[in-house]
Amino acid sequence: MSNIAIHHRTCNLCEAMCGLEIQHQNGEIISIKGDKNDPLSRGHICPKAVALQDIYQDPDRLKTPMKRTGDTWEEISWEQAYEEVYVNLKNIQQAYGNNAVGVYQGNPNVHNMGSMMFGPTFVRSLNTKNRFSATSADQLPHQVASLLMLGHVLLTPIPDIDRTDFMLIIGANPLVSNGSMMTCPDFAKRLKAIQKRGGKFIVIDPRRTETADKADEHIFIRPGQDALLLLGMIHTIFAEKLVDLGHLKDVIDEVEIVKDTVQNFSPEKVEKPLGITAEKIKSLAREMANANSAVCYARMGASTQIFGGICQWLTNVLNILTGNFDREGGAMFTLPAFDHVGMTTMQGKGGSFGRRRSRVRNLPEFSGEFPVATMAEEILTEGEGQIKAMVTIAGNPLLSVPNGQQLEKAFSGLEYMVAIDIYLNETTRHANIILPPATGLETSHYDLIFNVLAIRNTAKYSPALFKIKENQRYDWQIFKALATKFTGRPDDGMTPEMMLDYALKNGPYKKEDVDLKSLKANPNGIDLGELKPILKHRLNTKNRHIQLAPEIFVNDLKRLEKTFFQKEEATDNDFPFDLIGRRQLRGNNSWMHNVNRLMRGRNRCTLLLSPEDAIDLSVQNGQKVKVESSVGSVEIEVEISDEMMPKVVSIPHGFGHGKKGIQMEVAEANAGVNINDLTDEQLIDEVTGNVAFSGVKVNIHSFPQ
Ligand SMILES: Nc1nc2c(c(=O)[nH]1)N[C@H]1C(S)=C(S)[C@@H](COP(=O)(O)OP(=O)(O)OC[C@H]3O[C@@H](n4cnc5c(=O)[nH]c(N)nc54)[C@H](O)[C@@H]3O)O[C@H]1N2
Ligand SMILES: Nc1nc2c(c(=O)[nH]1)N[C@H]1C(S)=C(S)[C@@H](COP(=O)(O)OP(=O)(O)OC[C@H]3O[C@@H](n4cnc5c(=O)[nH]c(N)nc54)[C@H](O)[C@@H]3O)O[C@H]1N2
Ligand code: SF4
Ligand SMILES: [Mo]
Repeated sequence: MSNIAIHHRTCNLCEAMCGLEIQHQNGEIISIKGDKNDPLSRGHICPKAVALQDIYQDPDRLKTPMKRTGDTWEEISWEQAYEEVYVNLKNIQQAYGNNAVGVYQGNPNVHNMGSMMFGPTFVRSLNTKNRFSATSADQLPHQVASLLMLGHVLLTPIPDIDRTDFMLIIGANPLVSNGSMMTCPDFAKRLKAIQKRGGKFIVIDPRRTETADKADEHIFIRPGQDALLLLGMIHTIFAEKLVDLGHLKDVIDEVEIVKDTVQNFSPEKVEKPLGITAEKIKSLAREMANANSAVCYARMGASTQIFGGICQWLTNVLNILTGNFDREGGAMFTLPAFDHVGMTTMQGKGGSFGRRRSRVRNLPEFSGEFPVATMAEEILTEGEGQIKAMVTIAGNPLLSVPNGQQLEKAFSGLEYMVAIDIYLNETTRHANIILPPATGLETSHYDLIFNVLAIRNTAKYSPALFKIKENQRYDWQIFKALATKFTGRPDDGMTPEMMLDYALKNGPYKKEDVDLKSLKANPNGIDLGELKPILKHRLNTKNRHIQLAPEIFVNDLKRLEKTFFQKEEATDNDFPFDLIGRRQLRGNNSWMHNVNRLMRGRNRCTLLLSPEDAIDLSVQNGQKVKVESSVGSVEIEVEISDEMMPKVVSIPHGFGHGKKGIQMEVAEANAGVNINDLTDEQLIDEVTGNVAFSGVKVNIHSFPQ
């Protein structure tokens, strides 16, 4: 019997980067608690952290490569698996061209140090243009706005929540999601602190969410209309001479273009389609401009909609024009120890947009990827360049990408498929071979991406808690082994730790303060201080100025005018409801629904509906209804809630489990339905190509009782 030991690490399940303190003994976990000495998270955790133990022990988790023949799966050796993957993908590329192999990279890739470092090595070795990822079902508009305005896809403005006096939150529910494009453990406490120091926060959302409930004010908005609100606010900033460019005034170009552009969008003009009064729009603008410091934070709900690009552009514009960019209490920029933005800027790799267009729908490339909304079409549409084989890496597109039925058809018809994933699930069941990596507590970690997005500069290294077994491999080992086969070049022997140490030593902090050795000596993490104004040194546009009016966004306002000012006033009688999503604390996108500890209790995959709509439809709580969109339908239980804006309904995403042949066992009561059987792959933000999950038109039919 050994003594109880304590292990410190960063939770890598979501973006919050919480510090964990794990007590363990003889290979068993005794407890998982928040690490009070973590300089960023200060003890905060959520219920998912404890599930790291369940994932570690989960008997359904795969550890050995699996090969499918028909409906049967057998375990095979790593060597055989690598060879079969290589031979089959290579044959397809030789027969149809390199682009016949498509790649989809899912969300956990960005939460994994080894994948961030060596995933690109493998993907590049496939030499295909048909690359997709969850980016274009998520934060693509933020990244396009950053690229075009600031010159780098990851030069991301981060709300300085700990010092701001006024925060306008649009389309985010951080009290449940724990924050996004803004690494901020313990959002609740930090929001409350704004109020305690005399400031306020306001939430704009079609649902009175957990976050809206705690806000000083919650304003309902119909899905997809946020751009009108932002335009009205910016109009007010100019009309009332509230523009204050602050210390950046010498490096901001195109202010006059924005001024001219917003002339068409006075609060009086936008109030009608928007349904928020002109007076309210003006007072929001004044509050932002007059607060000591203020920040507008627009996230998921403002990105995954048909005007996602315009929303993220205008959010930056609003923060810039009110003098809150790169300033304490406003939207600031990080200086992480592993300085991804700094390194890639030096290499001239700030990212790209629109260098080429996709084959079927002519959608723009972004940093080497095409929008995921076109992935199924690229598989299903015959002709030169058609995708015949797919590689999915830590992703579950069959549940997370719009038009689930179309994806089902596309993936069923592939000639070959490889999945690098820890479960046999809705997506990986289509694979011929699954390569399962070690995960979670078995891996070492340093957060490459979320330190770029964090509200404070800190650095922390987590060693692996548990050793992997002889037959297990890490993600990065799988990538390297496959890349070696495809390129024919021998393994260079680099490990994630070697790359990390090198990058830290060549980063912006003193070598002896932050390298792998010093991180190992400080297991709770090292505090590198609050964010400081640094944008002038980071700007990577051609003239190193902020470009306030990127042409593609300005031009896209024509589409907006057409949508809101030129259409008939009639409502859509066939599909009178707007569908939105809803994240839940006890789940992680499409996975972790098999963790009983999290999923106990009631069915969480329900249709939220306002009391008014329930009366109109004569439906009651718990009743099953059929929800129908132009692409599909689902049957789901109703949950009546005055949180919902009338004529807007909500279904959580990531459900729809329980398909045949799936090993990831989700209790029947938690299987739920797939919201993406309703969302439409044709409904996108046309300028960036991002998916529009919000505002899908649906109808609801009740069954006779
Ligand atoms: N309707 C609707 N759809 C949505 C959203 C929405 O709000 N509404 N949200 C969108 C967003 S923001 C996102 S990010 C996407 C997510 O979309 P995806 O990334 O496609 O889906 P996830 O559910 O995150 O899938 C994660 C997969 O990674 C596997 N996995 C977990 N850990 C590891 C690991 O360490 N290594 C490997 N190799 N695999 C691992 C899991 O088993 C799972 O199969 O969904 C999008 N889809
Ligand atoms: N527990 C848990 N945490 C997670 C995840 C998870 O699945 N579970 N997923 C992680 C991932 S991948 C991400 S990207 C982040 C996302 O984190 P957030 O950006 O906070 O995303 P959501 O919680 O989906 O909140 C989006 C909000 O937008 C609202 N909304 C929908 N449409 C509109 C609209 O048109 N306009 C406006 N103004 N609001 C709208 C919705 O009602 C919802 O409240 O969460 C991460 N954290
Ligand atoms: S909030 Fe996110 S990072 Fe923090 S414990 Fe929960 S899942 Fe982990
Ligand atoms: Mo996401």
